[in-house]
Amino acid sequence: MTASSLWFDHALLAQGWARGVRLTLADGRIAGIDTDVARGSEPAYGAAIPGLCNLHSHAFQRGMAGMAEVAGPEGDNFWTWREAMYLFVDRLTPDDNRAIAELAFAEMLEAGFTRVGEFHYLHNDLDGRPYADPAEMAQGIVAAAEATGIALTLLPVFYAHATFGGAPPKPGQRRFIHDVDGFARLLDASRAAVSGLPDAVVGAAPHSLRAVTPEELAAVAALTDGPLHIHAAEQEKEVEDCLAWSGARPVEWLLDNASVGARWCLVHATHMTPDETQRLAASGAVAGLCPVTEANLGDGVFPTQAYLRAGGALGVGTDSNVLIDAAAELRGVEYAQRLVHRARNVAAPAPGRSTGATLFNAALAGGAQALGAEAGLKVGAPADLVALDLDHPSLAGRAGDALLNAWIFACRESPVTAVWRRGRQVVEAGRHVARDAIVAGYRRTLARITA
Ligand code: NGQ
Ligand code: ZN
Repeated sequence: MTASSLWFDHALLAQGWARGVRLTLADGRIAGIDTDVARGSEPAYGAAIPGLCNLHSHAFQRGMAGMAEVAGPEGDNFWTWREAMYLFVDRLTPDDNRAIAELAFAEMLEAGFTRVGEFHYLHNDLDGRPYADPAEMAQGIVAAAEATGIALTLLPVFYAHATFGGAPPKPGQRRFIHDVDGFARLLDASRAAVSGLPDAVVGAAPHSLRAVTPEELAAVAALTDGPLHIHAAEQEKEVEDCLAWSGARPVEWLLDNASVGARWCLVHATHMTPDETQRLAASGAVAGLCPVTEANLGDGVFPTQAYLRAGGALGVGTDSNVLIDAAAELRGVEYAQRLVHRARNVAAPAPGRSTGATLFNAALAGGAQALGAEAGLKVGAPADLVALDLDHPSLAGRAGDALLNAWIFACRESPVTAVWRRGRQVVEAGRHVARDAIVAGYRRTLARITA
C-alpha cells in the first residue's frame, strides 16, 4: 500500500471550495483530506478540481480531425460528413485504431477529463467479417486506456440497420454490424477485455433508433444492467424519418417505449419539443451534449435553458474529437444559448450564481452518472484530480467559482498543468507523460492511412 500526499492552494471538494488542502492518497484513492493547513514538504499545486467524465467519444475520429473541412460537390451537411467518415473507417486496422485512441485519450487527460465513455462501433474486419476475437477492436480501446491511464467506460455499440424500419445496412456500415446473439458474445468478450483495467465499466449502446428495431433495442437493454447510451434526435431529418416510421419523434418514442431512466444517456437530444424537453428532464436520464461536434456537424442547438430549469441532468462529450477540450465543451453549451436567447449567463440558475460552476458541477455529476462512475473529491473516491495553474494570467486574483469561470471562458492556453488518475500523475506541465511516444505512433498510423 503506497501513500503519498499533495497540497493545493485551493480545492473544489465534494462539499465545496476549500483553501490550504492536503490530500492524502493511498492505493489510488483519496484516503484523507485536511483543509486550512499550511504547505508541508509534499508537492504543491494551484487549484485542484475533480476530473470530468467525457461521456461520448468515438476515439478513431480523432484521426480525421480537420480532414472534412473541405467543401464537397453539392453542399455539405451531417450526412456528407458521415460519408467522409465511412471512407476513413475503411482504412483502419486494429493497430491504427489503438494508436489513434492513444492520442485521443492522452489529449482528453490533458484537457481535464479523467474518464471516457467510448461509444465503440468499429467491430468487424475491413471486409465486414467478424474478427476471430469479437473484441479485437475493443482490445485496442482497452490498450489505449491502459497506456494513457484514462478510466474507461466501454460502450459496445449495437448496430444492425441503415435506417428506421429495419432497413438492411449499407456497405459502408459493414464494420459495425451484429445480430443480437453476436452482440451478446461481443459484450462478454468486452467484459473480459476490461477485466484488468482498474475502475472499468461496460455498458451498451444501441447506436440510434435508425440502427436498431424496437425488438433489438429491448434485447440489447436486457443484456446489461450497466449504462445505456443512444444517439437521439441529432438531425432534423432523423426526426422527420422517425415521425414517418412511428408517428413519434425520437426522444418521444424512447420515453414512451424504452423505460428511459437513470441508467440512460441520450446523446445530443438536440431536436425536442418543449414537452419532450420537460419529459426528458423528469426521466432521470442524462442528456449527453457535445457542443463542439454539434457545431462542427451543423446539428442544431440543445434547449439547455428550458432543460436546466426543468431540473434535467446533463454531461458533455467530445464525440467526433475534432477538438478535444473540456473547457470548450462547457463554454459551447453556454455560448449557443447566449446566441439563441441574446442573453448572458443563461445556465446560471439564480442571481449571484456562477455560470461556469453551474455547468462544471452539472457535467461532473451528469457525466459520472452516465458513465457509471463516482464524482467529486471525497474520502474513498478515486484520486482523479486536475490541477489548474494559478500562475496562468487569466487565473490571477481568482478564487472559488471564479477559477472555473476563468478556465472555461477566459483561457486561450490551457491552465491544466497536472492530472492524476487513480493517484498516478499522467499529465505534467500540461503534457501527457507518454505524449512523445504516443504522437510518434499516431504519426506512423496517419502516414500509412493517408499514403
Ligand atoms: C457516429 N456521429 O456514429 O459516429 C455518428 C455519425 C450516425 C455523430 N452522430 C453516424 N455525431 O449517426 O449515423
Ligand atoms: Zn456519437
